[in-house]
Amino acid sequence: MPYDLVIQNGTIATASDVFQADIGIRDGVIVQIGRDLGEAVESIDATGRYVLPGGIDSHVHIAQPSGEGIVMADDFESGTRSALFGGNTTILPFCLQEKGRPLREALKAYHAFADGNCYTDVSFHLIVSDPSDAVLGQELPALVEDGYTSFKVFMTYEDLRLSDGQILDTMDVARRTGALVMVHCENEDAIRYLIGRHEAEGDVAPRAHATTRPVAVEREATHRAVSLAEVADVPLVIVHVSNRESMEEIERARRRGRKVIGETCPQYLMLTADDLDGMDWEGAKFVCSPPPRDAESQEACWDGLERGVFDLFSSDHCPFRYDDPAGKRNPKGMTSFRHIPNGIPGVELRLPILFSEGVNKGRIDLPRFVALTATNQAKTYGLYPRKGTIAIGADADIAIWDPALTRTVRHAEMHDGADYSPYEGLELTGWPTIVVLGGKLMVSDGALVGRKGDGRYRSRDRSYLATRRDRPTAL
Ligand code: DUC
Ligand code: ZN
Ligand code: ZN
Ligand code: ZN
Repeated sequence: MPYDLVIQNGTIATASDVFQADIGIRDGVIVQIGRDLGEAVESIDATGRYVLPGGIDSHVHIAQPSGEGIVMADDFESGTRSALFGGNTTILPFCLQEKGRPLREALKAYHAFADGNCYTDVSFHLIVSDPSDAVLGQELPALVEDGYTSFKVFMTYEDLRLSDGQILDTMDVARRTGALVMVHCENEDAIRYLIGRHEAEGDVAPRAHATTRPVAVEREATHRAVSLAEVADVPLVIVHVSNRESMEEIERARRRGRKVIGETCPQYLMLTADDLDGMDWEGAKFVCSPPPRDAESQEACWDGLERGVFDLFSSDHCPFRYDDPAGKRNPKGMTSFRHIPNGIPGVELRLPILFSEGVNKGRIDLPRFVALTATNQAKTYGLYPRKGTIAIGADADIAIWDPALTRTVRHAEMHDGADYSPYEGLELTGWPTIVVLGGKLMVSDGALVGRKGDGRYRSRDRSYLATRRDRPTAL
C-alpha cells in the first residue's frame, strides 16, 4: 500500500539524534523511517532542510477573560494560525475558572471557542482560582481522570492569587490524582506595597511595571512555591522564569532531590526593562509578568537553557492589542501602569527566536532545541510519545525548517490578532516553511493550505513527573 505522504532527503532531528532519512506517513501517523520507502500519494522534498517534530507550546493564553473591558487579541482561529506559522502543531492554552463557578463551566466555554476553529491541536491546562471544597473534593479529581492533567495556580493578581494554604490544598489534589501543578511565582503583597509607593510619587508610566515587580518578588515566591511543593510532596513546574536568582531556587530544590521543572520564554532572552521606557505609552507593548529584566538576566536565562536548569522553552503568548481601548491603551491603563493588561504576543516567534539566536549562534544544539520546544513539552504534560518526537507510531506532526532563510520580523506579515510585535525589526535566520499536522499539509512554502478545524482537541495522559510506581504511564 502506498504511503499517504513521504518526506524525503531531509535532515531529521529528535531530542537525541540528527540523521538523514525519509519519513513515511499513513493515516496521520509516522509508519516508517528509512531509505527508499517506495510509493507515496504525495511527497515533499526536504533537501537542505531540517525535519523537526512540530513545536508544542505549553504556555499560551487565548480568549482568556482579562478584566473589565479588556479583550485578548486572539481567538482560537487567529491564535492557532499564528502558532502554526511559527512551526507549532500543538498548543496548550489555559482554561480559567471564574471565582465561585465550577471549572466544568469554563471548560464548556473553552471547548465551544476551540471546536472547529483550530489550525493546530490543542489541549487545556486548568487555572484554579477558587479551590472550594467541591472543586478540590470532586471536580478536580474527576477532571484529571478526564485528561485535564495539569493546573496552574497564581501567587499574584488580587483576583487570582491563592493563599499558601489554598496552594497546599490544590497541590494535595495533585498528589492524590497524579496531576502536575504549575505556579506563577510573584509575591502579590510585595507588589502591592511597591505599587502604592510608586503611585504616591506620581510614577505611573509603563516602566514602573518592572520597578514594582523586582527580582526579589519573584525569587521569594519561587522559594515559597518549591518549599510548599516539598511539604506537599509533589513535582512542580515554575513557569516563566526571568532571572538567575529564581533559577538558583530551582537548582537548590533539585539538589534536595525535588522534581522541579523550570520554564523560560523568549521575552527573557530578547527584551529588557528598558523596553518599557518609550515615548507616549509605547512601553506598554512590553508589559508582561514577570517583567523583562536586564542584560545579565538575559545571559542567565541562556545559561539556564544550555545547562538544563530549564527543561521548557514556551512563549507565554498573551496578546493584547496596543492601539485599542480594549487593550494596552485602555482608558484606565493610560492613567497608571497598574491597569495595563499583562502579557505580550509570542507564539509565532518562539521557535524562530530560539533557532536563530540559540542554534544558529551555537548556544544550543539541534537536539536541545527539539527537547526544549517539543519533546520535553510532550513528556511534561502527558502527550509523549504520541507527540513531541519523530518516531514510528507518533502523530505525523512535523515542521520543515530552512536553516539559512533570513527574515526581518514585521508584524504586518504575522498571523496573530494583535496589532504589533514586541520583536519588530529583529532579523532572524532559520524559519519553518512547511508544517504538517497529523499527516496533513497545513503550511506550504509559507502559505496556508490547511483548514480551520484541522486542529483538534487532545486529552492528555498524566505527566511522567507525576506518575508513581503504583500508577504506570504509557512510558
Ligand atoms: N502570567 C502569565 O502566565 N501570562 C501572562 C500574564 C501572567 O501574569
Ligand atoms: Zn503567569
Ligand atoms: Zn518609581
Ligand atoms: Zn502565561
